[in-house]
Amino acid sequence: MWKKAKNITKKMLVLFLSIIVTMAGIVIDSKSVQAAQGAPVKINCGGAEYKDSSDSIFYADNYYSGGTTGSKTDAISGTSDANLYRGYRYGSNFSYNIPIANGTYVVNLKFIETYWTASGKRVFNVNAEGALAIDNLDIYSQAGKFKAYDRSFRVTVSDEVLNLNFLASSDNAIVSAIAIYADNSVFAAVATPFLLKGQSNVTNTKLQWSPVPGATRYDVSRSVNGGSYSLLQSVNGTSRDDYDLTLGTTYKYEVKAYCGSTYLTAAYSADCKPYTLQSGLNTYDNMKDDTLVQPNELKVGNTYYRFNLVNKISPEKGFKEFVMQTSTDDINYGNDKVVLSYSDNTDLNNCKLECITFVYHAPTNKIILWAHYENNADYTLARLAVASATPGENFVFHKSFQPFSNQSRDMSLYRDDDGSAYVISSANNNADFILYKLTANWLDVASQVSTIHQGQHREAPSIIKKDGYYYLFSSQPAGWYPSKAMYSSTTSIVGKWSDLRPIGNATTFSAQSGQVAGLKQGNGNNYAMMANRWMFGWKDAVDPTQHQRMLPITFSNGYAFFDFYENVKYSAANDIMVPVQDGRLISQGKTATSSSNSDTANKANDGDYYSEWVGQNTWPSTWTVDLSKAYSLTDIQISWWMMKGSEAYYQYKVEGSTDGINYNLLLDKSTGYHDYGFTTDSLSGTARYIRVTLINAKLMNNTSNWYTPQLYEVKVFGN
Ligand SMILES: [Ca+2]
Ligand SMILES: [Ca+2]
Ligand SMILES: [Ca+2]
Repeated sequence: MWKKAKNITKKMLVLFLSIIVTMAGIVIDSKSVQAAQGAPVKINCGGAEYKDSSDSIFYADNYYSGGTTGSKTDAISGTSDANLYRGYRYGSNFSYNIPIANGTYVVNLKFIETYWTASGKRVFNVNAEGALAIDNLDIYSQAGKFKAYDRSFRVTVSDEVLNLNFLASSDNAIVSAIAIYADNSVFAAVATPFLLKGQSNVTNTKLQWSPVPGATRYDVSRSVNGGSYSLLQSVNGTSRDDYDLTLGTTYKYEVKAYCGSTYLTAAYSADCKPYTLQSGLNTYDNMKDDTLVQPNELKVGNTYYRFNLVNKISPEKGFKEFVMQTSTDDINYGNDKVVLSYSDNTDLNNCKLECITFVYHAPTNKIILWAHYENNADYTLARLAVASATPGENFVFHKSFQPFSNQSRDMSLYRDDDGSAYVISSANNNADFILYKLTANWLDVASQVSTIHQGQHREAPSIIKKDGYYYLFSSQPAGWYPSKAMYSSTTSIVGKWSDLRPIGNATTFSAQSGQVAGLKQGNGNNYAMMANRWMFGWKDAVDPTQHQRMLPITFSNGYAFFDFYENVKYSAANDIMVPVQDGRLISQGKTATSSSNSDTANKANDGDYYSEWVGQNTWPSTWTVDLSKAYSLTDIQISWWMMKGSEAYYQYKVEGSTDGINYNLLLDKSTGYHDYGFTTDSLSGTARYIRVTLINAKLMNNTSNWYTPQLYEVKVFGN
């Protein structure tokens, strides 16, 4: 789908300007040291080089001794990288001897059963560094035939070669892929303090952690005031709330990942200290259209500047002019003046400008405009545009151009803390991002730094820096519909970026990844994703008024996390940001059942936005959770399965019961429009059992519903 037009509001302009900071680094490019530097070493056994769905490279089969390659063309379930599993190496006794820096690693092995349809037919051991790592593996008994099955273990290498030996006791050993992660790079955990609605003390934390490849459970432990860790809970998902903490106490969390009973690795949160909320904070309401209140960063001397885009009036199309307004208090703006007009330059006569960014360049005392430039009819030009002005005066339009002859569409500007600036934009028909360094005066591109996430078709890039890491957030090419946000990170802006990692749920909580706002703009600690809701472009949208959702981000060692809260209390001036949750999460890990495939129903309340219950293809279908006792209900959030390109919203109803037999209707969304990908609804009343009935999925491009009833996650809140 071709790129959509985006109207730049004043609010968005402010966000584009809320950019941060830097450092320079080194580039490592040897496979054997990559793992020690944090980049995993991955091998596609029995196959050629393969780029997976996270933009991560598996090298062509290498470092093996013995065995034979094979491949299948059958459908492989349980993975989005079926081709990685389809090709494999097998034999009664073969090995991989992989050069790697000394250190401790988490090794993830990927398997499929390619032939047998019964247990006990193929049984083998895997030894690592001469020690038993996987004992009597029987893939069929674990996963059946043609289903992706991963196992992970931990190993220490001290002779610069990782030796893996595959030894069969029945038929042949087999392996489809090997991924080796340095122990200190595979995992991160964060604890985000949050407020329970109606309380005045911030005495709760939301723990979130990145999934460890092959992990099947996580032990969450807590330390109080520096004491030893004690276990809170073993969980299957990737999050857990901790409530009712004590003011004046310091908490720290440990999350240990296991594959079955095998310990893999651990991650630790930063210290958390509950605190009393100060009064007078702003509230950003994620349930309606709202505006993030931040000081205008475009301040020169005692004057604040802002620039309002005016487009031509229909039937004419495209850019007309920018109107400058000034203020001395950042509240009252006036002195309207046209500072750039379509008639100023032939390039401006029939164009449109998007991703419009104004920045102040102090060394030359210029306000500089960068934008994505197109003609006023389509998206075929794919250029950048640049103009500049002495503050208060008219702009000079410098040029529209393709940087180093590359297409340049969705763009954003990133200012580093060494005075340099970069533009990142979509190139090659939106398949790649290209990062450009600007000249010292920021009026042109100086060099093409790197191509990022090549072939991954990301859009809406936004770069920020936090605690020594650069983070690049991006969206799927979305059309107008909600889509999956992902991010990557690096310690060097000119170096290689990490794999793409998911964040939030699979639909950015019914929005599109947008610009990341530094709350205090340049010298603060708090950041939030300002995710865009293009509801006016959604089929059947009846309330196209909410423009952005504010999703507070917590960072740790190159990893980033956000979640959805109904509102966020904040102060940009004081760099305070605290999310507010309406009630306690009372459904996670509780017994769940469903009208079909009940054995996987617990995937929809495991605290993981990517694991899912998949029912049989019958509508309606029900999913039910037993909360174990009656609660006073406040809210229900549902992360719905959605297919890109065939997006659907669901018709559903929610019922409650105290006995599991007689149900009362709590929420009726069986008719009318509802959100795509994620819904959040208030509940009232008391219930022990909550039943969600999936009535129908309404596809945006197809009148018939081919969806299978399935749910990523249901969160019931109450007290
Ligand atoms: Ca060795
Ligand atoms: Ca393979
Ligand atoms: Ca789940």
